[in-house]
Amino acid sequence: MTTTGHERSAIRAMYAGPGRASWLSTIWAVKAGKRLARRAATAMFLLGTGIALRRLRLMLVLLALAAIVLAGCGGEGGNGEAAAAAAPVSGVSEVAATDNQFTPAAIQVPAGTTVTWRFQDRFVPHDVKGDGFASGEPQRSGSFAHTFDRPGTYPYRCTLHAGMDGRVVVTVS
Ligand SMILES: [Cu+2]
Repeated sequence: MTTTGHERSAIRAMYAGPGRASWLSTIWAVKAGKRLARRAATAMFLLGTGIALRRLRLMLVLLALAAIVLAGCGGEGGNGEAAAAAAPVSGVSEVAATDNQFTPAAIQVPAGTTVTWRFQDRFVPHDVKGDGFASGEPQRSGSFAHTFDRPGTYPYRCTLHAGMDGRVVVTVS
């Protein structure tokens, strides 16, 4: 049986006396300590990320629940419908999509007006879809504009949220 270089140096270290052995074990302890500290830091970081993600997920769940509750409160002839059925606000050409509703839900503008919807529900995307106009992909921010050239009543809605609807009444200019 032959001994490898490693084994030989290990044996030498064993017989080198207490001085050398404790010096080696000190180095080993420092190295192990550093390794442990590094591993602990990584674990803390991962734990932190996990908590942040869990918190974000919880927030999304709460928002979704709030949306469901709001939609539930709406029910028949509730929130959304009532808002959309309300007398249209005139002198306004901007509509905000916030808190899962369009504000104002109903506006009245003269023909030729460009109406701009602003998406302001940072966590919840919305869109605008009516007969002849659509914003496309749901958005969390940014805006969508459409020019209404012909008089008439244009109902629209957000395709993602039941009861999130509005109306543009276009009068003869
Ligand atoms: Cu929506």
